[in-house]
Amino acid sequence: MQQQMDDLRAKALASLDAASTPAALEEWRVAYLGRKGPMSQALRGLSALAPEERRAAGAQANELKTLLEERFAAKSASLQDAVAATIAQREAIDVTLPGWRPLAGHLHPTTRVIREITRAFADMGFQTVEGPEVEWDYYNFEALNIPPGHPARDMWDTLWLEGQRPMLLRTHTSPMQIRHMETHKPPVRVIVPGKVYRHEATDATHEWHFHQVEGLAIDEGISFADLKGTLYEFARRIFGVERKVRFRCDYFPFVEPGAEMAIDCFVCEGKGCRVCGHSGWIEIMGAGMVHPDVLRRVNVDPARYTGYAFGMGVERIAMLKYGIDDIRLFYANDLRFLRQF
Ligand code: FA5
Repeated sequence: MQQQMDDLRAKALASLDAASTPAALEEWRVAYLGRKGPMSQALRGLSALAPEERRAAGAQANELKTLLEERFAAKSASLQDAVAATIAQREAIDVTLPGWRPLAGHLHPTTRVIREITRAFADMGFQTVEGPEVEWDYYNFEALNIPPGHPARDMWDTLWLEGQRPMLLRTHTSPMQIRHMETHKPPVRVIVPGKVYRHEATDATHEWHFHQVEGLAIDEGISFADLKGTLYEFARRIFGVERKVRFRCDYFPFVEPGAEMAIDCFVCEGKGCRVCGHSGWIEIMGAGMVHPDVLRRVNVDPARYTGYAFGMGVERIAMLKYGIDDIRLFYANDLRFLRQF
């Protein structure tokens, strides 16, 4: 029995030494300490021995079993340590490496300029309101003195929507003059930023969709001088005092008299180039005194109230402010362009 235990001990310890993975170790445990293993068999065989022999052999077998269990536990712990060390090495984090810079969003140049414009007018007492981009013919044209068949409709190449009543994508923010006056009595002082659409070919200063900011002021005793004063102040705040401003007569059916405001070209300093169409000036808005018929249509008495309106192109203003020489860059989604703002 003694010899048998010694052999088993030598064999088991040698094979435990050789087990170098958790799987091999588990195999060893099943082979030597499992229910069908030699240890269990030896212990079961004790019953066949004579009582005095059984005591000694039992002590030896239990001693060996305890030894094997201890060695197994020690090997298992050291293998686990080794596995943990390998994982730690493989997944080690170098805390001295520079981190990832988080991607911070920022505002589109159009949004920045709209905010700057609304802030400038807010300081002059204007409230900001917004209106729908899908509009009825009535608000976009008819209520603004442009009935069906009126030649002035050609001033705005329109994107029409199919439907029983004529609907369109608004060609300008002027419909909000009517919508606002329908629900607000004078005194009125509002500006309306928003997107507009036109069915037109694009070039360096023309997009088929762009933004406008409409302005409307109605009160007793408002004159053209108030309009000019307000727009000069606006130009001074947005472009600085050194920029030149020009007003010229223009025609819009919903104002009388009508005007166009232009700023001297930032590219050629007024000499004439591709961007300004060789005129030296870039038109930024249409304006004028609100037509009496428009006031009457929204039940405002033109004998008592007068007012002015203007509508400016936001991208044109952004071009002048930031020196951008092609309006098509705004919506081309080129990050090299957008990241500059
Ligand atoms: C109008 O849209 C009138 N509603 C403006 C107005 C309002 C006049 C109130 C009187 C009273 P116009 O079509 O000229 O006018 O456009 C106004 C401005 O929008 C232009 O001065 C220009 O700055 C800008 N704009 C016009 N067409 C385009 C375009 N295709 N791309 C970019 N900007 C444009």
